[in-house]
Amino acid sequence: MSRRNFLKTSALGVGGLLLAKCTSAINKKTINPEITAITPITKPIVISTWNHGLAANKAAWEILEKDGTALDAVEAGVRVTESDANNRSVGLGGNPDREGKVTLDACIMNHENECGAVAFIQDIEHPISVARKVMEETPHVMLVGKGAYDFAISKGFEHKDLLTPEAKESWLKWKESDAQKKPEINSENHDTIGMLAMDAEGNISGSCTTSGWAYKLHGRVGDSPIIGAGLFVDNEVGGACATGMGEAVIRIAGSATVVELMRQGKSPNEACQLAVERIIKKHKDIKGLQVGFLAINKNGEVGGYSVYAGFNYAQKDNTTEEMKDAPYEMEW
Ligand code: SD4
Repeated sequence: MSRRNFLKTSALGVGGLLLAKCTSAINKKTINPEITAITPITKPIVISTWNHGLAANKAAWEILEKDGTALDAVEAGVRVTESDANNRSVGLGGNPDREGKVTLDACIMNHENECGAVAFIQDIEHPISVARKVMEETPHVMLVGKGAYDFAISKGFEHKDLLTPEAKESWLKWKESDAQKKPEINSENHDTIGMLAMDAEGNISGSCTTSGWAYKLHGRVGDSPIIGAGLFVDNEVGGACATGMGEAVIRIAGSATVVELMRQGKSPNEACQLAVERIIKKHKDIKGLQVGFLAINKNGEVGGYSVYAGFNYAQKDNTTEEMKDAPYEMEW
């Protein structure tokens, strides 16, 4: 477990330090230039996890560039991923549980601390939009399973079988294989999308949506629909989201922890790193346990960090549209 990996990352170094000096909009009190990647960012901005984030950010950007709200942007953005049948960990085409059922988790949170979530919902293509309806049209934060499905249908969502022939075939192969005894979230199984956006007003919202851990036990719910675990936003401070092994994220209230660390003055990179280090410290066996955090603060600074190499995120703002590799603690 070496800090060298962190220091080696391309996001750091002289360029970052120079940018830090040139960036007047950044609150320098909160930044340790030795370990912080700094990009001067103008509002609006959207970031999201993994390669599919590029397409999702594009949809979010269409809203942000017209001075739309961060909330509308983070919903529209991840809906793209939910409808992508080639993505095996979100919405349509998501890997099923061990019984062959596609069960989805999602949550959304706005700049007024309002939030909504659905967990273990089936046969609904856009759980993120159901989560938003829970937030806006009920006194509750979370609905699960059949109750969430019935609520969605009552709000006009359509029933849709989300198990694609490809996902079904992989599941049938898995059932025959040794992997059945030891399910993992590894480099082939990591496509949850978490998205954070700051709009032209400077307000932050976030969304998170997934089909979760492939071939999980029927009924299992991960971190992604849990406010404070898979996602957390405090508009006075910033927002964070998580990807990877949800059980580990829940154990440390991951995204809330990242936001609280930023509240204490840590940069997004530092906050994500400290949360990852806490996960490592709290788990006796970290082997194969991948978690990545992504965060944004009120200055528009962005950062991420993961246990293992390979976590990346997409960023879109007025001057940037790119994938960035997050720093990490160790190689696989
Ligand atoms: C879960 N955190 O259900 C999700 C899975 C994930 O990237 O993020 N994969 O535990």
